[in-house]
Amino acid sequence: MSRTITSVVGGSPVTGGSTHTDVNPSDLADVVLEHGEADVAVAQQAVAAAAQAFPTWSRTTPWQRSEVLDKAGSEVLARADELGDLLAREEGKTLPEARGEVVRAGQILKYFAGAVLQPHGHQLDSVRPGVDVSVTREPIGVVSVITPWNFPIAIPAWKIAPALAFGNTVVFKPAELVPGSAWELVDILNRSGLPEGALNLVLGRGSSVGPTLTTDAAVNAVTFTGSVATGRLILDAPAPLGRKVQLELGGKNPLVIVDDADLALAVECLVQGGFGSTGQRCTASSFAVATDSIHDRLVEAVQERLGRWSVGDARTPGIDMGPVVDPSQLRQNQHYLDVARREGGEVLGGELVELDTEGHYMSPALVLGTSAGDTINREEVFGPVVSVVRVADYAEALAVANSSAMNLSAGICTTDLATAAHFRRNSRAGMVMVNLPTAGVDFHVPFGGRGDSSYGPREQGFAAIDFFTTSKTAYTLPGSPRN
Ligand code: UN1
Repeated sequence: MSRTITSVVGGSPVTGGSTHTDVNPSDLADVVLEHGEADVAVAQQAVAAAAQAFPTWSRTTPWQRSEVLDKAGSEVLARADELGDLLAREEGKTLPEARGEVVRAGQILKYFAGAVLQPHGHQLDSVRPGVDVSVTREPIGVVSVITPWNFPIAIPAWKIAPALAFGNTVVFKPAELVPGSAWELVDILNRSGLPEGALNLVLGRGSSVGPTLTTDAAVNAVTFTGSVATGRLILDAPAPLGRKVQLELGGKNPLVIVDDADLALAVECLVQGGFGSTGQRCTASSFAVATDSIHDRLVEAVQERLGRWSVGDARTPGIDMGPVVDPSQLRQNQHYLDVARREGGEVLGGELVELDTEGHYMSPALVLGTSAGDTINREEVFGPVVSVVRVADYAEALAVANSSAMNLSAGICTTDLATAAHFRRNSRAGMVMVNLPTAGVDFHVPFGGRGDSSYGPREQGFAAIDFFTTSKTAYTLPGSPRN
């Protein structure tokens, strides 16, 4: 019998209702968990519990909130092996990737434990005599946190930690495919000293519980990471006018490789950035833009590198890449390869792979010979698929890179300082990487893109306060002006 986990509302498990079976994408015979599925009523109770907890939690001191986050961060770090194993088992990224993600979640909790103790306000003189002005940051209220399956613990941590740190209460809906890591994070935070209802977990389908979490009058803010289509629905939904929305959506991230690049480094940037985490990252380096005289050498070296790239059970030590998360994502990947072929591209690899256990395996795919305007270079695949486009020179490469509609992260591989500086200044992406993959970001600095990729204030690091607080300007005349 596998374990059953449930939604958590007001600090208590929600029992009853239907259950859903979660299987391991590396081995479909392995049931990871059963989870109780929340319906609209549970979502409403979760919002009500968060609203009820808000007066208490928002009046705690920064030190009390810091202690909760710090304690939770310590537990996440201490249990990195165990939580990493669960994450790899339910999502399918490799053990080192999964463990690394858990460590990142622990660091994020610790970061916000420190951040909440930093000074955030201003006290200044008014332009009117005798009047004081203060600008303070206050929590917004109830925040709905809706997260995707590809980072089952880090993305929840980087939304929930700042939400709680700055005094908000939370209703958290993780992706259906990865309830286990989400449940553990909530359990750890609740045991670290949160009052009942400050953090509620809703394990349910977006199509059923989503509208309550995004439009209920008691919800003051919604932070969402996921597809552009769902982001659009959230933004356009009829909801109270004051509701804040933060969206982190797709990415089509160009990695420019120019003639003078260090070839070995460029290959690693492309292979790690494109195929790491099975390419299931909105920051994936899925779109290589190579100048004419390096293109063929690059393709040859990437092919050689992929010849040594192993696909296997996410928890087998030493493998390079785990399975695709589920059948529908696997179909989407294969669909994009078909479209690329129809549009005249050549596809190397990308075959379905059969191993000892039944899982959603495919080999990494390299798409050659397409042009920048083709579908494969415009739309997000979200799988182990990298397209390499040939351009004449750096100027064309920059123009192609900047034509991406989902400008999240853009990279360049070059040994020339002037080219690197030019790209950094002229890229229209939210994040720019020089001699690094487009994926893989720090937790203490802002994260986000431009164009269709992001909406609202940036996430993470010192930027997080912008979304998770609202500013108050107070004018005080302490008494009659004396002199
Ligand atoms: C990373 O590249 O380190 O969903 C993080 C995603 C992003 C996170 C990427 N929001 O893939």
